Amino acid sequence: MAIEGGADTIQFRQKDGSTRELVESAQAVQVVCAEHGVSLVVNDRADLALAVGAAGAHFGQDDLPIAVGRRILPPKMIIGASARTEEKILEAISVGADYIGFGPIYQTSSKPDAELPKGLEALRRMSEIAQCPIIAIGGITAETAYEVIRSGAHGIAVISAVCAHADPVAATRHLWGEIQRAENRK
Ligand code: TZP
Ligand code: MG
Repeated sequence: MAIEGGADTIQFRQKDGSTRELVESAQAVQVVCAEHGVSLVVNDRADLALAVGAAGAHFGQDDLPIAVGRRILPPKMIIGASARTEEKILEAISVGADYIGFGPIYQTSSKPDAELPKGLEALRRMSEIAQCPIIAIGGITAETAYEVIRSGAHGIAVISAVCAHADPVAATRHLWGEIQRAENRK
């Protein structure tokens, strides 16, 4: 439904289950993404990303180091890094991260161990120092997507704004509309 609403990248994000189960569900998601020409990025796991031929892999500060991911993954694979400080952002970029996931921007209930909200000012600062796209995440809704993009984010990543919405297709369309409205004023 997110793809139907216009999402151009899907992250496979599943924390529980055996490796066998994860490969099977990631594969099923990859099939849907491939059918629609949408990129799949696998969270946390380089092996899963490789196994299903994903476009990218995303690593947090406790996951595979970005430098190791860069070494063992195919050169064309997109590698994303979660980084929350200027130092960590610059470090991730220096070892080969293609984009930075930055957040939470606002309060979120989708990630139990999320830090306190970073806010738009921090997003603006990080967007200025990073020489790669910043994808903002955390509590972003159609009401705030505009200001998030205007604060320098290249894109947004959401869970609840789409997945907990009664109409995920319309919710994604609404988010896209807000992103485009903000882009048009950049
Ligand atoms: N990382 C930082 S906040 C977050 C992740 C994975 C959760 C985002 O979910 P939501 O529902 O869009 O706030
Ligand atoms: Mg992780």
